[in-house]
Amino acid sequence: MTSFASLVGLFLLLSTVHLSVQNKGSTPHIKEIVVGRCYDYQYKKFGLNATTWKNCSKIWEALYGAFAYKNPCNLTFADYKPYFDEVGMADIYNKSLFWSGTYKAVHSYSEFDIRFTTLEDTMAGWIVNELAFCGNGNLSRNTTDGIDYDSCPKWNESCDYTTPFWGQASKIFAENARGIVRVMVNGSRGNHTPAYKRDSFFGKYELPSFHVEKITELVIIVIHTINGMEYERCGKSSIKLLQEDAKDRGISVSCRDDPDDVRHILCADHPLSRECIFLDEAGYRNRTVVRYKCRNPRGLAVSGKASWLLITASVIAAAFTVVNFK
Ligand code: NFD
Repeated sequence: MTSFASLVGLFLLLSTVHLSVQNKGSTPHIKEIVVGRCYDYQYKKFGLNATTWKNCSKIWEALYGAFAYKNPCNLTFADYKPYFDEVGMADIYNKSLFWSGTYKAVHSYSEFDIRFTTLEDTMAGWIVNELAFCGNGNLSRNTTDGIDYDSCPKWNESCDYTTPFWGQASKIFAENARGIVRVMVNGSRGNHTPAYKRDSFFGKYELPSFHVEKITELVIIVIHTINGMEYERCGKSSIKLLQEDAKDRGISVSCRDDPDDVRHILCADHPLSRECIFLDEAGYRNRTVVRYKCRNPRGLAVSGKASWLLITASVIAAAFTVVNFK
């Protein structure tokens, strides 16, 4: 009985812990996370020897000053401007990658700025990505830090308190895009949530903020969920609207459905699904010994290793022949 009571107690304790982690207020320890990410980003990017490190305390102060002790529903873009000024953002050439409804895929594809650069791969986005932060005008200046850890407004019910930050981040990211830009949209979102919406962050703050004269092409990448439905493709429905909106802005547009490089990344999680059998078709799974094939002048296929063996054997045979014929 005692052990049953302690089991119930443990269960209740764990439930409480779970609930406290799940709260919808600001992220606990946000200051330490922001300052830590700020140092970590710069360490990853510039290494220890860089002389251009930005001041992480100043960056935290700029972010904190924007929302602490304030009613989150009254924030404006101007409140967060000091943060974006402090962090800064460089022009991004041919690597900017925008997204709508493709968060997980797009970040596997960008690989933290190695292949492409998303907003979340820039310092301004990286520092706060997936954190919640809001203040409260009723919190005491003497006993609290002005951050509401208990609740933040729900954007679809009370007010859109994240837009002053993310709308502005999106706008600045788009203004810094140069050359070829890409957007990855989701053709499997369904009729109620189109792949492209004019009132999404991409439609409202990013597409309209491109410096058209500095953009050579917008590449639209349409992906479809593996084992999922295909509601939209290039040239159809809302993707057609996106192509038209970009053209109307004077941007040259191309569109690709499930390009191979993206598909291979998505297939890493679903190697046996129908959409990924191109791996079988290429004979990939049956390849055992012969890996790299090269063709000799007579058209015989030999592996890279085998061709070296052949050459070595021929040289030895020739030497042997010469020795024996002397
Ligand atoms: P999405 P998107 N108000 O997948 N970004 O085009 C609030 F508060 O539909 C990055 O809208 O694509 N949140 C981040 C909303 C956030 C609203 C925003 C809304 N009206 C923008 N609508 C980020 N890293 O967190 C949607 N959301 C939420 C830039 C939704 O729940 C990126 O550079 C989802 O978590 C990207 O090119 C997120 O916003 C584009 O804007 C994205 O919604 C993606 O925004």
